[in-house]
Amino acid sequence: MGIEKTFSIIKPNAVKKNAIGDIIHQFETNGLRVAAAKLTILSKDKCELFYAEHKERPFFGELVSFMTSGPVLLMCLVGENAVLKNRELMGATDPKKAEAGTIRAKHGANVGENAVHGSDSQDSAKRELAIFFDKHEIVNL
Ligand code: 3AN
Repeated sequence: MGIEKTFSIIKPNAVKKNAIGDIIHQFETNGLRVAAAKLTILSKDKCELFYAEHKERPFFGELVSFMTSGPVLLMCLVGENAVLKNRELMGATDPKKAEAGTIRAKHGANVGENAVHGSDSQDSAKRELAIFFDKHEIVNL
């Protein structure tokens, strides 16, 4: 609780469909602020490190291949209860099961191409932010 940081990725399918602005609008109108942002194409190595906990899952290869297939927007979001707030705004992992109005319901194509990533805990947020951002790249708002 309190003011938290969380890590967000706008995934290649959402960048491709020009939905960056719409997704950031959802964050900004719901109490989250962008404290760092980087538009980049992930390297296979960093992507595998980021998703290390899913290494044994059958979809790991497909996941890494999709996530490195085009530009992504990496962000640090800051706000009250940011980890949970971001998860609520994203909706369920499978866009078909995501509540209407959530980012995944609106912009997700399927369980893999589901438009956004968001940290699932404050510990994950710290680990994930440290992979992609130097401390000085995250501004104090
Ligand atoms: P979440 O991102 O909602 O925390 P996880 O942790 O279950 O969901 O999934 C991690 C990542 O793996 C997500 N980015 C999701 O797109 C992908 N993923 C989950 N299940 C599948 C699947 N059956 N096929 C392809 N990708 C999947």
